[in-house]
Amino acid sequence: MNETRRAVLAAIADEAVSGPDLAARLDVSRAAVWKHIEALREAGFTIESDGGYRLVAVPDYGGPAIEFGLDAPFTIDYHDSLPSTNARARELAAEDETDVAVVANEQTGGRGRLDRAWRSPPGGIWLSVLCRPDLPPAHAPVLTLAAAVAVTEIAREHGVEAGIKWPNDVLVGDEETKLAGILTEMEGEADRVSWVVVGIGINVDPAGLPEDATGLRAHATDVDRRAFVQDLLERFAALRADPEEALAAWREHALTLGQRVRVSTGDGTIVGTARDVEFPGTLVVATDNGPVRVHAGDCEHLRPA
Ligand code: BT5
Repeated sequence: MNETRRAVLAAIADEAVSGPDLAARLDVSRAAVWKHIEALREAGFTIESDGGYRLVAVPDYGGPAIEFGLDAPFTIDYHDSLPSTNARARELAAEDETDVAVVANEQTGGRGRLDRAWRSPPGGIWLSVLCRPDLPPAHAPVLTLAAAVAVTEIAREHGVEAGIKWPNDVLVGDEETKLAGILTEMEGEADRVSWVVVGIGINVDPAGLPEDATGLRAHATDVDRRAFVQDLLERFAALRADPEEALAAWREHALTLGQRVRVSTGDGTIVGTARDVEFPGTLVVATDNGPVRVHAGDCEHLRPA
C-alpha cells in the first residue's frame, strides 16, 4: 500500500474526516483523496461517508488488510493462489526487493525441505519473508529458529499448546501433531548472506491435511488470520534483531531437549539424548560415544515403548 493510502486509512480509523480536511492534512488534492477512498473500498475496506469519511470495517484477509495496523517493517505481497510463496519470494529477491512478506490463501505447489510436498489448502497461513540480514551464511539458521519461536508464541497466545521439534517443526499436544513447518532458503557470498527467504506454513483448518497434522482451529475457536499474521511478523521482526533472545526462547519452547532422539543427516543416523541447541541452531546429542553436534537433519522423538 502506498504511503498516502496508508495515511488516509490512519486518519479515518478513529474519527470522521471530511474530504477537504483530509486533502489539507495529507497535502494532496481532493481528487486524490477520493481516488484513495475508492481504491480502499475496492480492496474491501468499509468506509462511511456521512459527515466525513470514517473507516468502519477492515477486510478479513489480504494484502491491505494485513498491512493496516501492522507494526513491523514488511510490505505485503498478497495472492489468492500461488504455486509457492517461497518461489514468489525468490523471484522478488532476484528483483532486488527486501523486507517483503509474500502471503497466499492457497498454494498449489507448496514445498517442504528436500523438495517434499507441503499441503496448502485454501484458508491456511502460507507466507514467506524475504530479507537481507547482515549475517554470514552459516548463521542464517538462527532465522529459522526465530520463525519457529514466533509461530509457537503466537499459537500459545491463542491457547494452542504448541512446542518446537528441532529444527523447524511446531507440534501440538502429547500426540505431537504437526501444526507448522518452516523452509528457509538463501543465497550468499562467502562472508555475507545476499538474501534469505523464511517460508512459514501454518495449518488453520484441520481438514484436508496429512494424518499426523493438525490446524489452529482444532485447538482454538477464535482464529483471525489477519491478526495472527500481523502478530507473527511483529514477533519475527523482534527476534531476528536479537538472536540471543531467539535462542533462549527456542530452548524454552523446545520439545526435543531432554528427549531420546534419532536424527537422520545426509551422512547417517545419530541416536542419543538431545542435550542442547547452540547458536545458530546446532543440536547437541549425547551419544554412547560422547556428544555429537548436528547442523541439519530430520529428527524423530523416540518414546519409551
Ligand atoms: C517443512 O518441511 O515442514 C517445511 C514446510 C514449509 C511450508 C511453507 S508454506 C509457505 C512456504 N512456501 C512453500 O512452498 N513452503 C513454505 P519438512 O520438515 O520437510 O516436512 C514436510 C513433510 O510434512 C511432508 O513430507 C509431509 O509428510 C508433511 N506435510 C505435508 N503437508 C503438511 C501440512 N500441511 N501439515 C503438516 N505436515 C505436512
